Amino acid sequence: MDEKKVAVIGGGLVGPLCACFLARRGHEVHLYEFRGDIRQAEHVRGRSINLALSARGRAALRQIGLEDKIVEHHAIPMGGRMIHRLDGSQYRIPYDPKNGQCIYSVSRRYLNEVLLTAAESYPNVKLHFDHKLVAADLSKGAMTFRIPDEKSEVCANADLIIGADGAFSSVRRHMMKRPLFNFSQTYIEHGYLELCIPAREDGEFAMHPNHLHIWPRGTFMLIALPNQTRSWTVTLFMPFAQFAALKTPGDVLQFFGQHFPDVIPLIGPQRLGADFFATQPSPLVSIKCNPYHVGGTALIIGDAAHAMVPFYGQGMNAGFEDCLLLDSLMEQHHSNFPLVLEQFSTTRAPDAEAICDLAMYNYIEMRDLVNKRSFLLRKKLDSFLSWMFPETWVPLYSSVTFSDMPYHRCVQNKDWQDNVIHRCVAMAVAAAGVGITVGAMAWF
Ligand code: FAD
Ligand code: EGU
Repeated sequence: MDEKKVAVIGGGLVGPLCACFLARRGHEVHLYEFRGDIRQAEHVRGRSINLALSARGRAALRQIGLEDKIVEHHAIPMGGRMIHRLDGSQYRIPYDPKNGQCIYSVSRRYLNEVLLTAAESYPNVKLHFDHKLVAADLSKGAMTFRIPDEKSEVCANADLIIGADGAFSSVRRHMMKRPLFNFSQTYIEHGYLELCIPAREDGEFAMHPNHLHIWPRGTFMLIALPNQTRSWTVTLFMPFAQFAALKTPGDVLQFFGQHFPDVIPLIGPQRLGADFFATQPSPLVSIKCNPYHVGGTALIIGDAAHAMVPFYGQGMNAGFEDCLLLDSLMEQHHSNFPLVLEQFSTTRAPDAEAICDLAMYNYIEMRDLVNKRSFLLRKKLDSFLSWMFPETWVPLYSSVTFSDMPYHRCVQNKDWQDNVIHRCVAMAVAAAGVGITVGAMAWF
């Protein structure tokens, strides 16, 4: 095999994993990350402290031998959702009543560190921290980086540039200047803010562990994922306008008292009032684009290619799955970059669009539908059918979360199910109609 020089931009979650896959193929890999080495940092500010890892992400980690290390020792299994009602009562809906499969809560920082260390362990990978990509000629493989402290610039070249530089990707920005590149982004009206439920005094979890806790409240929602330290990271999703209306710790306490009364003693009123204003709510963006490549010299993967709203817990999982697809195409086409990249774009785009749409649809569903009668009836029918026919009737979240079925096929499956449910309801209505008619005729 003739080894090529590959530059991976972004040392977040997807970049280091992709570097491992490329290094295994013998390429000379340079990974460039804008921030410093997170493994040396004391405090890291930024997005979501923990994430839900499921089948697709695990499959990718398995290939590079990291699945067991992460899942067995550094992840908390979540076997179901725990729904909190307004009156404080809770009920559990298991994810997989039949086989008991779980999803896993993992620390973003830990995952990031393990992946960086895994990438660094290959002799043919070199990590370059404090390197911010500021200019690139994607068709030539030419890059310019800025070194923040030294205020200097560094140039580099590669046969292939892989942009794994997140939702605000610089690599993608350079693709946008090219003809025939499609791009769209949508900010939703909700922002998110993270809070913390500390461990109890006796060091135990303050809520039932091994669950994803949810407080659905119409236009806003609280979600909690467990941490290794037995604390919980609680994320409030709410329209920015409503965030703006809460101006003082008193406002926040009143708001929680009204909508999430059981959470106040868990966080502590003092801490709730203080933590709420310690950070600004962050925006959520959904990004679609296409194609993902430039000739045989540049490709975007992960959030750079398909940022999504978090309402399916799939962003990272989808990015990890990108690495698996890329690796299998490299194998299939003997690292013929132009062919591999072209195939990657055509194969991945329908699936990335499907999961972006599903996540957005779920956002709308949670916001508008959760309290609608007809919707709840259909949900009930859906879970009844999956209980009756577990092999044939796989619910949507289950094919997304616990299978490796291409995302666009999960959607096709769902469309088919909706059709069946529609017919069931129509038939029930018709049968009821016949029943009423017959009854009325008998009565007259
Ligand atoms: P990132 O993790 O954003 O990494 C990009 C990296 O590139 C960063 O380190 C950045 O510093 C670097 N970079 C950026 N620009 C440059 C540049 N010019 N030069 C050099 N480096 C650069 N996903 C799940 O699967 N499950 C979940 O439960 C889940 N929950 C989420 C909850 C929230 C609130 C949010 C916002 C997201 C959630 N996600 C979840 C999605 C997940 O966070 C992302 O999909 C994932 O982080 C994408 O990884 P990435 O490597 O593509 O991008
Ligand atoms: C949102 C924010 C529950 C982590 C969708 C479920 C999420 C996560 C759900 C966040 C929900 C919503 C699913 C998983 C997961 C559920 C899922 C959402 C992890 C349909 C850290 N979602 N998330 N669906 O089924 O398939 O439990 O921030 F509240 S994991 Cl919005 Cl499975």
